[in-house]
Amino acid sequence: MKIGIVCYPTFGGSGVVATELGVGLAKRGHEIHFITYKRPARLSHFQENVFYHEVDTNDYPLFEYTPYDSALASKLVDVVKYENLDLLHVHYAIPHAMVAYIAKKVLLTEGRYVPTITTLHGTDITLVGQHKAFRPVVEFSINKSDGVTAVSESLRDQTYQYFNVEKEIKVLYNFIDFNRFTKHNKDHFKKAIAPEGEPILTHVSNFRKVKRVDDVIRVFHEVRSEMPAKLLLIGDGPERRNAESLCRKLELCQDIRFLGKQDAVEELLAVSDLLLIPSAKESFGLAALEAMACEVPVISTNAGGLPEVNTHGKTGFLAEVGDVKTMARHTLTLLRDPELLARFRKNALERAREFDISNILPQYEAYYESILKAAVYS
Ligand code: GMT
Repeated sequence: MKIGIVCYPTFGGSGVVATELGVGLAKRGHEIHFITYKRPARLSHFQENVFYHEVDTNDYPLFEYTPYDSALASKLVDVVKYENLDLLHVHYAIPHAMVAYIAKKVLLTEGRYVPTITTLHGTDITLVGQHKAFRPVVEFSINKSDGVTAVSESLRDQTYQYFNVEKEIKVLYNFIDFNRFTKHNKDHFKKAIAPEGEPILTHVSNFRKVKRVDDVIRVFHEVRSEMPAKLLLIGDGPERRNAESLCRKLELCQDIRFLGKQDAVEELLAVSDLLLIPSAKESFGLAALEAMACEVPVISTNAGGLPEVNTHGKTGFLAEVGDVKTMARHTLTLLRDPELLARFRKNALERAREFDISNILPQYEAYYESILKAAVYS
């Protein structure tokens, strides 16, 4: 198949999933065309069957805001026509579902039909999509997609709950590539980070409010008052400054490292004992899956799709959003019992294997086939 993929080309989960999906499909012989404003972060080197089309925006002085949606729609029309694409798969509903619909309508005026698939990733439904500035268009454009997928059952159910969606939503989980995410021996890193053999707790996110990074630090504070430990904070975003202030206030700076955005997250997961995800909302929790693939159990909230990934009492523990005390207690339970931690590490890996890319990619292919077969020329 010839597939156009639209996504945010950043480190965000939806962009990562879209890029790895495209690269995985290309390895299976499909021709993949990424159409974005910047080369996707995880598309770093030449790949057979992968093409990249940059959206050119014309920054005319009249525009206070660049009309990216129109530029993207025009680019989609162009790429579908000239690369002869079979379908468009857009990731994150805002604004991509609406833009794909416009491109489809423009192409129809020329007698060319292209089916569109929208993958819902999380905040496009649970947070941003709820805002009245976007809501009517999100609802309309989901209903106008030929196919709709969600990355967890929880996200599918929330979409039905919050929006008037008539379409059937197919759940296709996030996935993991074990060629990359696997436990490497990085003992030299471990020695540098925790010279006395202290346990290492890790948090990976985009440091937005919804990730509750303050709770990570408060959990660490509780743990640190009971035993020596180190905390790695990976990623960057709007809440970083507050997080730094809290570290200073709680006098934890000597045990916490802010590492910023990292390309080789797997190398840091390789030296981690536990991952902390206290998110207020999380449609799936790709960071949890990446950790579990590297044999790192997860202490998380029970928000959204997290319970579909992290099994309470097996691959980690779940707690209510904001329940710092319980998350700290669970962390200490595992850190104080090396045998239990080893068992949880094994369970985490086993669970992660169920989301192996080689299991999920064929599900996408089958879904594409079904949409192509059922597509209605309108
Ligand atoms: O976590 C974010 O805010 C980024 C966001 C995105 O769309 O880029 O991530 C969402 O999509 C990921 C991939 O499907 C999911 O694993 C994350 O759970 C989800 N984040 C939220 O729902 C907050």
